[in-house]
This record gives sequence, structure tokens and C-alpha cells, in this order.
Amino acid sequence: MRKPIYVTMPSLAPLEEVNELMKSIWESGIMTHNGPLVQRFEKEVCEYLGVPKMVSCCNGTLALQMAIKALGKTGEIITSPFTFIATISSIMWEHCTPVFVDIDPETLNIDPKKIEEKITCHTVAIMPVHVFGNACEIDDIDEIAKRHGISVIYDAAHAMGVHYKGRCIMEYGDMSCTSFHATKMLNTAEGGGVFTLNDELDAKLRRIRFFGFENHADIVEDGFNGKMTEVHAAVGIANLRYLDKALADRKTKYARYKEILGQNSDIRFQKITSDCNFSYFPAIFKDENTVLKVIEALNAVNVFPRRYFFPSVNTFSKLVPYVPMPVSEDIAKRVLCLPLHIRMTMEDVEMIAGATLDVL
Ligand code: T4K
Repeated sequence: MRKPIYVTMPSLAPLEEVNELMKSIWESGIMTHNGPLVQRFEKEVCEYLGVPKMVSCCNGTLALQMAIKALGKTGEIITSPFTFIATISSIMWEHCTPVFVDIDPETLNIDPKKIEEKITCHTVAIMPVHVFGNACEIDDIDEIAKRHGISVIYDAAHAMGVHYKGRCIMEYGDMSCTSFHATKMLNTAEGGGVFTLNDELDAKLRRIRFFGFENHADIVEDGFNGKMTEVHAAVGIANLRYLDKALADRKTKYARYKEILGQNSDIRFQKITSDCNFSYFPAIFKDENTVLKVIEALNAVNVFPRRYFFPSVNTFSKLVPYVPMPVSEDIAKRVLCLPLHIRMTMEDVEMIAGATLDVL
């Protein structure tokens, strides 16, 4: 039996490069509390992306929570039902209420045309998700937010390396939050980051991340422990050197999948309107039964695709009152992410695409 092929695997720098950085931690004994490697990771990510600042933290969920907390308001936050549960749980942990707006069936991102009808006097922010690294319609969203005097926090967990109108996507909105989880384009094993162009917000995020302390003296915010450790930063610094390679690899393999699967007009692909990092390969089938058959056929050859994102988050009735989101619920039943990562060969891509076509 061939080795299992999972939906994703981390892109990892050679171990010697990580060890070299680990040695410096062992020598200094500094393991956490905004140490030299965390500062270096933040600086190098910013240089790579061409952005001024990033506040790193211990995971992408906490990055979202820190951003919401930094707004200093509670109320309704408009978001997408086609996302990972963390988008919603971060809103609820910050004592806000998620209000869903359905997605565009082509881009799979929040439909900007449907946002305005959900804005009320309780709305404090919009939290769109760049789903699978596909840039949202940022101009439309930002214009709506400005007109209504509400904030925008982008869930950019999937969007490392994406641009919008010539600028890094992390520069948009009041804040953009990313994830450095093992399954993401750039990983620190676990990790996250918040980007903002607003110096006051940046300073506030740093205080929130460190229990609410100002200069290790007075507590001036309702903070928590959101710090990234030196060990995680070391992994990130080494992996960052290989990010270009990882992005290029995904793009080539994505194109090959699309070339083969595009032969069958029953399979649809996510529409890219501006830019995408091709971090996932979502294929949309004609019905749920086909998805289940494809999973069964691929599992039989030791291949493990994933139903990102199923079910649609608005249907988690233990967490949120059910409000129908017909487009998201329909797509969630029919979408399947096929394996896409740097450890796969092009032959793996061709084999998986072929085995998928055989089912249809
Ligand atoms: N917003 C959005 C839109 C998100 O998608 C996410 C997270 C967040 C916010 C929150 O960010 P974080 O707080 O997680 O930083 C994964 C990830 O745990 C999660 O980060 C991610 N999104 C979500 C979409 O997927 P699973 O349930 O797929 O993990 P798991 O363990 O099944 O891993 C999938 C495959 O990856 C495995 O089959 C093998 C491979 N793998 C996984 C791990 C953990 C490895 O090769 N090595 C590993 O260490 O959740």
C-alpha cells in the first residue's frame, strides 16, 4: 500500500536550520516574553510582506480575539458562514454576536451585496474571511464599513502571500489576522499574527497579548496571555526562508489539478477575482453523494481529502441560533479539498485527479 497522502502537510525548513536557531535559545535561556527570536520573526515576516508591523501571538484564533478586543466594543459582528469554526468562536469568546451573511457561490467569500441589509445599530464590525486564500472584494467591503462607521477585521488565516491591488492583503481593514498553524502556508507549528497600519491599535494589541501590562508595571487593558514563544518563532524564521518555494509549488500543482479535473464540466472551481495563494484545492461537485463517493474511492487508495468547510457554520445549532444560509449550506455539502502540499509529487496529483474523474 502506498504511503498515505493527507489533505495537507507542513512545509518545513531543513532541521539543521531550525537547530541552529534553537541553539541560540538554549544559550540565552530566553524562551518567551517577546524575546529576540519573536521580534526577529515579526520583523522578517514584515520585510517579506512589505508591511510595517505585525503582532505575533500563539495561534490564529487568539489573533482574531485580540483584534476584536482591541476594538474595545461589543455588539454584532457580520461574518461568513463558510469558514472554520474559529472565526465564530473568537467572536463569541469576545462577548460579541456573530451575524451571518451568505457567500457568493463563485468566490466562496462573503457576498458584499448582502452585507448592508444585516447592518443594525448594534453592528460593530465586519469580519470577512479570505476563504482558501482567495482575496475578498475588499474595496466593496471597506466602502460599506466606512459609510456605516464600523470596523473591518479580516480573517486572513489562509491568506499568507496574497496581494490585493498591488499591496499585501494584510494591510487592508482596521486589522488583518493570520494563522501560522502547521497546516498553513507559513507555519510556526502553532501561531498567529495581527497586522494593522494603526500605531495605537498595534500598541494596544501588544498590551492585550501581555496580560494588559504597560511597561511591565500597570495593568491598562483587559489582556491575556497571547504570546508566541521563542521556540515557535525559531520554526517560523527558518520556514519563512522557504515560503516562496512553498507558494510556487502549490501554484503549479493547483494548475495541474485544474487542467485534469477541468475536463469534466460537472466539477467547478473557486472563482479567483484578484489574487489567491492556492493554499487549498477546493473542488465543487454536483451533489453531496458524489463527494461521498470521491472520498470513498480516494480513501481506498490511501488518499485523505477533507470536507473543508462542512457543515456550514450557521448550522451548528448548539452554538448559534439557526438562520438559513442557502448558498453556504449548498456549497458546504458539495465541496471537497483534495490533497495539496509540498511533499506530494506531480504524479500524486495526477493519480488523485485521475481517481476522482473515474468516480464521475
Ligand atoms: N480562521 C480560519 C478561516 C481558519 O481556517 C482557521 C484555522 C482559523 C481562523 C484559526 O487558526 P488557528 O487557531 O488554527 O491558528 C486545521 C487547523 O487546525 C486549523 O488551523 C485550520 N484553520 C483548519 C481549517 O484546519 P484540521 O482539523 O484539518 O487538522 P488535522 O489535524 O486534521 O490536520 C489536517 C492534515 O494536516 C492531517 O491530515 C495531516 C496534516 N498535519 C496536521 C497537523 C496538525 C500534519 O501533517 N502535521 C500536523 O502537525 O484543522
